Amino acid sequence: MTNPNDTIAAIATARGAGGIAIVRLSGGRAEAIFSEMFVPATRREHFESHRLMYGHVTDAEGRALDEVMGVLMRAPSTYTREDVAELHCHGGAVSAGEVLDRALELGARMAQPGEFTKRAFLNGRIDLSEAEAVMQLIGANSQAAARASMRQLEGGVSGFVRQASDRLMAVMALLEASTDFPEEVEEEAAAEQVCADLRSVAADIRARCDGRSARLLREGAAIVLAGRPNVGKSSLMNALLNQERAIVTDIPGTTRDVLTERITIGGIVAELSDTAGQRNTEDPIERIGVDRARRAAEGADVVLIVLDAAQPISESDAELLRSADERAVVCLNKLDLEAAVTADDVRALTGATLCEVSAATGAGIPELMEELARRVAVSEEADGQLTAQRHIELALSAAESLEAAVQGIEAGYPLDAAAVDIRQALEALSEITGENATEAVIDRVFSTFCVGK
Ligand SMILES: Nc1nc2c(ncn2[C@@H]2O[C@H](COP(=O)(O)OP(=O)(O)OP(=O)(O)O)[C@@H](O)[C@H]2O)c(=O)[nH]1
Ligand SMILES: [Mg+2]
Repeated sequence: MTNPNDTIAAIATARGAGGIAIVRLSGGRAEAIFSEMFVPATRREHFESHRLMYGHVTDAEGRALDEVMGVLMRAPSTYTREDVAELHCHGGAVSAGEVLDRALELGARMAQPGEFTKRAFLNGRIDLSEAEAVMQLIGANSQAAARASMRQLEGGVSGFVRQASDRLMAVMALLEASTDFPEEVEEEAAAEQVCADLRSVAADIRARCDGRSARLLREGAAIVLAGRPNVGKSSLMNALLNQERAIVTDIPGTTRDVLTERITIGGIVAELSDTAGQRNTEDPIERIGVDRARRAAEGADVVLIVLDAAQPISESDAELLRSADERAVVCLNKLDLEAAVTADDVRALTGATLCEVSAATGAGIPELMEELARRVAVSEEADGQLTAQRHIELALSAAESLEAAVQGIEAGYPLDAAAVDIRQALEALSEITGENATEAVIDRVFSTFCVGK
């Protein structure tokens, strides 16, 4: 429980000009402070809880600071489970700032980052993974990321952790029975059962740790266009973005630097980068560009290798195709021109996915977009999929402990030695939901929040 007399206040809305700005208060003195600073248009003996009222916020002399809508929400049906008051002021920095100052003057304390949500956690309304989901939802930069956060906010992660923990507790019970009543439990059968259960829980946990999806949701995908000069990389960039973003000319070596633009593909945010055409060049500026292009391709989730269908395959094309890995999609561009290279010619050189396109006419672009959407798709597995890095690290450490327990049993160590590993796994799991998270862990989680949330 939080200190009931410590009442916090903050501006809960984003900075900058806007229609309204909300000052929020939470804590045992929220009602007293609210009653002191808010004067409803219709005089009332007693504020009804959860009722929005029109009125004014006044200063110590009774002068109006702002015209507001005010609401008092008494515990426990509130965000923090404490008494909460909100003052919906006019937007912009000034009004809300004055209203906040008034609340501080009356004894509220400026809230720390994430402190409202931290109180919701400390008061048991949400667990740690749900608190983190709130922050992820605010920071979501794509629909897929927002959906994943909502699943987590609705207890997807907590449910999975509870399930895995329950199964481990059952294994612990079996272990204890076999050590406490060795004459009643057949040791070998028990060991086999324990190993099978632990293996299954560990496999379940690993299946939920989709690090790739987590990263795509957090950071988005990187898609890089690569290819020799003049094959139409910049034209393809513009066609995918549906805007004239990159400079296109018939002069090889037009693009010098890496040019990056955001694009949403299949609900995921992706950074699409156009790069300098790859060739050996004496021009020092172009050489830097070529280097940057190589590095961009190294870190990419998808590399679009662009070929010019109207030109025979050159040695540098062939080299790029040879270096193609599972991230590559080959784009045979300039489909509208008379072909010097066919799809079959390319397939003879590489097993990579091939898209035939024309940046000039737009032919094949929708199919290329579909292929990209497939490449950056994240696992939609509904409940319990872990997408936060902190959760994945803890879950993987739990899985490792369980695998260590299995190895120990198989190496012939006594069964109760496995209990130590299982306990470690249980601890790691409960740190995900914050059940036994240390203050340091909790502080670290909430310090990434914004003020007012
Ligand atoms: N007919 C036709 N011409 C194209 C197509 N795509 C690109 N071009 C032309 O090919 C030339 C080179 O296009 P860019 O997009 O600048 O090629 P790039 O790969 O970015 O070239 P660098 O920046 O020099 O590496 C331009 O004259 C484009 O108009 C296409 O699909 N069909
Ligand atoms: Mg270019």
